[in-house]
Amino acid sequence: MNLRNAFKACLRIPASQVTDEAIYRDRRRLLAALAASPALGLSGCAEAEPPAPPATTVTRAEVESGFKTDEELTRYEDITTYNNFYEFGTGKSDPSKAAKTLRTSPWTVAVGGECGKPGKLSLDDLLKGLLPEERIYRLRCVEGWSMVIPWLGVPLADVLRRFEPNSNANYVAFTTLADRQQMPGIRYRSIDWPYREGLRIDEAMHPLTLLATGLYGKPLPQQNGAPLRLVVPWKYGFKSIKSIVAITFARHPPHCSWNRLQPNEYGFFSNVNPDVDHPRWSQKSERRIAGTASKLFAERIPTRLFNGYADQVGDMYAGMDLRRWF
Ligand SMILES: Nc1nc2c(c(=O)[nH]1)N[C@H]1C(S)=C(S)[C@@H](COP(=O)(O)O)O[C@H]1N2
Ligand SMILES: [Mo]
Repeated sequence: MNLRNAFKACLRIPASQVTDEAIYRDRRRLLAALAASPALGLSGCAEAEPPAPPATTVTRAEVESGFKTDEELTRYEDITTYNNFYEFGTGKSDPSKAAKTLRTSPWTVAVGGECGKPGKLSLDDLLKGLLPEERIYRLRCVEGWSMVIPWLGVPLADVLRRFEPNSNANYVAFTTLADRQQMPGIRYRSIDWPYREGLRIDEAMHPLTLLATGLYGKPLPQQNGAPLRLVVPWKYGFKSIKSIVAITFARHPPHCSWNRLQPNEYGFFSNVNPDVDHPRWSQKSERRIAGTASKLFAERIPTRLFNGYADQVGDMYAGMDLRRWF
């Protein structure tokens, strides 16, 4: 970003959203940045960036308690026919019908940015030596429905460490394949393709964050994001990006598709939170699609802070105003 754009971006933050303390801190940072490197300008706009992570203190046992749940599982049939994957259409049943054209092998993933060992790897090389683990997670879509899904996958952290992220790697960006030939939905410009998502580095390294390769003990079906998709169980479903072809370590918050489309409706964090409503609907409860419940009339249950993973992930947001950083 050049200096002019950096200043323009800074001016876009409404004063009403900035606390006195934040103004003070950000001004100080801005002045320090200008003093340190006047020729380089502002290196982006520090003011608009989410708070840096605090040190966390969650124990291994606390984290592992989030790896499974006793709740009733969603049926395989429902997980694989009621989907959001706009590259294959916007209807819930479109992806299961249209995604058969997605070729998942060979598949390569480009990993780069702020790291010591960037590379473009085949899926096999990317996951070499890592055994898929089963994780039973709740998935809460921002639209107000939820499922309980037995994923197979590897902790994202185990994969990321291999590329030796450096001290500038504050964020991790993910990109989905965007191929007109294979993905009929790409011809509609609903999203600025490719679909992109991002996490703060501590969120990406959190043991709950999974790179999924399967579900119900089987390889991932195309409509669920084969051959490799992210699963971040304490965030709204749209953060769990499908069919990943690129992973980039970044210094600044990356482009996130839904956030860019409607920043007032979809925040960068998008942590599940019953107390922060979507501007157009309540997030206090959800329609749980599980067991033999019909998809449309499933029981409504209360939505939980961080989708029920507060014990595991709450520390990462300690002191953060969750209404401002929604
Ligand atoms: N590339 C891509 N990833 C995506 C989406 C999408 O449209 N495209 N939809 C998101 C949304 S809104 C949800 S709720 C989940 C749904 O995952 P599922 O279909 O496996 O349940 O995928 C997320 N990942
Ligand atoms: Mo979603």
